[in-house]
Amino acid sequence: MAGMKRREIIAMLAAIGAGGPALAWSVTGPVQERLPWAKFRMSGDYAKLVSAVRTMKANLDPASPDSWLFWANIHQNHCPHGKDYFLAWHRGYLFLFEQQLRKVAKSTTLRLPYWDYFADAKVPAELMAGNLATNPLFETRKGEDVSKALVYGAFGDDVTIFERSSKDCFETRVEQFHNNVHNLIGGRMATMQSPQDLIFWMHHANIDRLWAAWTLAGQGRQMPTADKPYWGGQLDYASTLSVQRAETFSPEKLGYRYANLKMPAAGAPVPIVESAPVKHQPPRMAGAAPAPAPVPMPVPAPAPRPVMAEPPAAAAPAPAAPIPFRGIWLGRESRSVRMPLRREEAPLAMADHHHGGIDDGLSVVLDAVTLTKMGEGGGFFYKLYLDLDDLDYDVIPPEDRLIGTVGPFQIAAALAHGENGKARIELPVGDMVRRVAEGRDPDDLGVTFVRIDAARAPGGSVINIENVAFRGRLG
Ligand SMILES: [Cu+2]
Repeated sequence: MAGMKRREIIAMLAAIGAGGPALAWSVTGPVQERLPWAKFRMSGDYAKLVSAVRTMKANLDPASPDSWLFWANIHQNHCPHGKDYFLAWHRGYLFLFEQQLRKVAKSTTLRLPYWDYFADAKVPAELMAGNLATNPLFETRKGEDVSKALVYGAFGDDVTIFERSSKDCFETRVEQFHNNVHNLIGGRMATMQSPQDLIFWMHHANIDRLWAAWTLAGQGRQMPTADKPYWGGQLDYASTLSVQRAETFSPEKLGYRYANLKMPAAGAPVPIVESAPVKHQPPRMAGAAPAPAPVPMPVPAPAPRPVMAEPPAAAAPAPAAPIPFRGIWLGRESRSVRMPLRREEAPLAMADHHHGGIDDGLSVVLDAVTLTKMGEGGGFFYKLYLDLDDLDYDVIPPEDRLIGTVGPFQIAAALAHGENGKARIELPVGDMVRRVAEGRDPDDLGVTFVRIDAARAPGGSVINIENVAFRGRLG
């Protein structure tokens, strides 16, 4: 299927109805390169970018595409996180924003730079210099090194499927480490307003580049071909602003390319140095009398327990009456949770927002998840490990027990589309759990949350989860 011609994109953008924002871009000229930051900042467009960002930030009318807020609000209202078209939607989003930058910068050569954190995990110095008043690229952040967020699984030989319908697919794998880059930088980057931080655009240009690299890497890796229904329909950015999905099939269709299309080298994993050892927490049953003041625990075999409850760090001493079920509070320490396996054969009815098309696999469901004020600022995330009551609580679990990660960005995304201010997050666990837990008593299943911190990670309680459960069948 032939995609739209460039001309037609122009027509589409120009056809935005009265009452909508005035957007009329022209996409002309040769296919141009998006540069890595180190190269970009030496180019003539660097000063133009800084100046354009300053100009757009000075425009305080969120209804105007000339304002910085207009673009962040698009993300807040329309971004598809944890579901299909995560990559395609952001490709179109970057394209539209880039056109806007070129217009404000009055440049026909300006392209978004990308931040290759696999090559250098530190936020570029130009984005950290000065302060909010002096440097339009400055933001208040919680960390400036994302090496602890990076994993190479997405680029492994075994990840050959792109679409989310498969339990182990490229789009899901990429989104996971992408989330944790958001989480460790923190500040606005941990929220749905993350595009207010320029690093968002550079982060997503890199994600976009890695997608293009994966597509070309061969060895069985397969994108839906251009004639597939996958590319039908459109991606929405505002009521009057959309891009045809077919246009996001490749960077070249949108007028840009990347010179470096190498995937990050696997086999060079970043060492993970955890901030806190796994702390074994005594169990507490819902409705049971509160535990006495904590005493140093030896490492006993924990009794089966559905959930634990813990008041926030700042709460008053535990009352004498039985405490109501309040789920799990996650703070700075790593924690272990035993939980029941729901044995339903049929998938639970659930909102489709975060479902991601997983309907036959085993998954961990985090229910009614909320962030505290402290948690909203990011600067941390948690790795979830499968715990079969056999982990040594003084050491970090082995990587082959890793189920997934959860952090403020993911929760904020789910909350933006969730109900009652509570998010539901489902992490597919599939084959790993089946392999490791085969033949085990389902009551032995549990999850250990290991906290990963940025430089200025918050203390105290950051996340509350009302219920944690496995969904699906073990075998
Ligand atoms: Cu993002």
